Amino acid sequence: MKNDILKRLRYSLGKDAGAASVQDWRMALSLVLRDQLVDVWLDSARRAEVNASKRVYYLSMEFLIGRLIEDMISNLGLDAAARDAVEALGQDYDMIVHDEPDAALGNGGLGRLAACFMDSLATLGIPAFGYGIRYEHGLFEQSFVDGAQAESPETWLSQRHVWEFERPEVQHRIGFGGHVSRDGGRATWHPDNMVVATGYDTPVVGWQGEWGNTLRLWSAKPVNPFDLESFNRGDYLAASRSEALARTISRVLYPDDTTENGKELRLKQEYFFTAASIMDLMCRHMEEDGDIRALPEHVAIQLNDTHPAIAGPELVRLLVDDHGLAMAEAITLARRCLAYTNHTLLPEALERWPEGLFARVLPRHLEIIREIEAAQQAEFPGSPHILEHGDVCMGELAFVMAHKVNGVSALHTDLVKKTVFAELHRIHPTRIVNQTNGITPRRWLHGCNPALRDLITQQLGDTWVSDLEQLAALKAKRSDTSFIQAFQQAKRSNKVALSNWISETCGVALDPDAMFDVQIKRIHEYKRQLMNLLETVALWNEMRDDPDRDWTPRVKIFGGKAAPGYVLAKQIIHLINDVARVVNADPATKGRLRIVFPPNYNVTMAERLIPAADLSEQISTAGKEASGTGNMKFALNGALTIGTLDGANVEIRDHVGSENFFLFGLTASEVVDRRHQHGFSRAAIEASPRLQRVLGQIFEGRFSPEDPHRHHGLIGMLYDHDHFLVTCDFDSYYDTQRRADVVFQNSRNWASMALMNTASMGWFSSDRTIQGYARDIWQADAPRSALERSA
Ligand code: GL2
Repeated sequence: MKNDILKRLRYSLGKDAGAASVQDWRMALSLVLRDQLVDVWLDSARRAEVNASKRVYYLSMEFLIGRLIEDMISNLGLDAAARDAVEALGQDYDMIVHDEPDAALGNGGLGRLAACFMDSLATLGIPAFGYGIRYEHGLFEQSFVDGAQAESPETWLSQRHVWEFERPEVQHRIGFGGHVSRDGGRATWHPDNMVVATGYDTPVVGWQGEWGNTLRLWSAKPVNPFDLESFNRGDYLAASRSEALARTISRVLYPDDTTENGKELRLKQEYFFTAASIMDLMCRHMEEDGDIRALPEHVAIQLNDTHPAIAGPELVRLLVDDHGLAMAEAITLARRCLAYTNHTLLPEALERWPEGLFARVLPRHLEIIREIEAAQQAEFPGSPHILEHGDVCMGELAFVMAHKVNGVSALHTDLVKKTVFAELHRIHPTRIVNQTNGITPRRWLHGCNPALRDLITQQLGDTWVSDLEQLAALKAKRSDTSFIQAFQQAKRSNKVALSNWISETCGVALDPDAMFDVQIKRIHEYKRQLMNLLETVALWNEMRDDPDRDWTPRVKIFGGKAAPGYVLAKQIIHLINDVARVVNADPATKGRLRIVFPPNYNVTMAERLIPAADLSEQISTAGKEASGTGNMKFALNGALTIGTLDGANVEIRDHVGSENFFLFGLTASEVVDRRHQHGFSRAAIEASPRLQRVLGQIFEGRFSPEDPHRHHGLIGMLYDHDHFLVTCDFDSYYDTQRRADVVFQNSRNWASMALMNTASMGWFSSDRTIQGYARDIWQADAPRSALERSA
């Protein structure tokens, strides 16, 4: 390996060892690893083709993959070999591995889920492609300027992305705009604008390198590189206009999470990657099989949210306009291929596009949508409309064109049936199914937590990594003193490592024996970072009032970005930073309470924070968080959860046991009832002197003396428009936090509760989730059978 690295350094990067930077070493090592992936990857593709396996196509606007190097190393089982080789070359292994940019091609949970699914599909040996967009700029970089969020462009592609293979030969022309002509019965779309989608393939090889799938991301290029005529005239701007326009489509990731963003460019992005993907899989099918009517036997297309919902009309368009099928047959055939995952009930996140915009950008698709709507209404009169109030409703479209629709936790699926799709569920009672989310144990335990991984492997061997339910055997160790001590030791070493990092990056010294209480996720009103902060201020007050009490030392850690246009979320960030500044400077709570908010939360930061957490904050307003997946990562890594009965929290609590979970707050149905009570938030505030005091302090500018009015908007919102019931759940949350304080004082008991969490989380492996999709939705090859059949 050492020689291979030197060879790659020299012949692929043109550097010799004396002149190589950390980045050069990292690229050389990555290229050597990539070489090792290629054989299994190509072999898997060949086997899928020879066996005519059904392939899964996972269409997602987002793949939040983060860094890949450690995944590649550990999935190939090369941990020791890679380290030895790098060290023998006199280089710092950890520095090299940490040099890789974090590929932030997603916003949050939805994008990270797609990345976890890719890992599980490969581990299970299910032939699959992930299809998405190769954004030039991923999610913006966050910094704090005087406590306020500032955004700057992310530039992961400023260096070569070593894992990918550019496929200049894989190109599809994607049209926009224009008109539709008719010849006899046959329609032809004449777009007036074209871009080319070019594929970039990243191999995704599963655990132990037995099977490899492809993540194919599309980049938009102009049909003609530039206009020679304008160039020759000296008009250089006009000459490169078409290039600039085309490239805009894959330029940046929209930074919105769970809010709709009705921008034309967004619709173009959605159509761009969806159409390229559908054309790509159709070409593959026609080459391999040749019978268009056999498509559903070979193809399972999963739509990750409504973003690729245009897949339905696009597939119908190709079947009717290019392959000559009748409309009704085309709709039925397309539906047999398609399935749709709903990831949120928030009404503001359900995509709707104005018909006028659709007519301008995708005229033929709008015609087809009208036909789909007509067919649906003819078969089920009074069915909810896809076209409504001048909008194309993408949720209804996705539902009608899918043979299965799934929610992402038991509670969420139940609410999907009762609320957003109640009427469609009545008409199609077997279409909605549940697939509770999961996380890949390769990254979220084996990779990010070596201390705990090694302890578990000493006990169980290493087969748990691809069979996470084996962790249940650890339950027997809950009263084993020496094991509990080792478990505590692993957590403590992670906390020490995190403290060192926080002291370097934020300049705040932490006590590793304090309770590390962590809330990391997008900043959103429904996730209620604000409630966490109000509780922190209340705790600060009480510590100052009663300094002699035996307080449990706490470190409150926040991480997360606010969508740049989401004013309230940005105000919450500002308030957290303001409170942190005052509390951290207060000698009265020194060693007892610290607040840290490291900027630019991303996957890499999550990998540092999660293994070091004692308490996981999962405190969304019940009924609002579809599932959550961070909640699973914390529990797997031995944190206790403080949480509401929301999303997958419900199932986590069922698995780990109610005695090992800090539950508080209103239930989803109580939330609905409470909202109907007039003046509920004022009543809640009046009933809570503790909360009143905190709100008063913030209002008076206690934390923003330089600008005392700064947080008036937030406080006013809590009094008058507390849609997410921060005020109503506050007291119950505060009391539960104090209960956690008491439990934490008995560290042995805490550790045994934490162990019960780790030991009970096997079911939350994304391998289980993917097996569920394969069985209930895709009818794809049973896991591993692809391997076995060809073995
Ligand atoms: C989300 C949900 O908010 C989150 O609860 C869920 O875990 C993930 C994955 O299913 O999907 N929906 C959504 O639009 N985003 C999410 O994270 N961005």
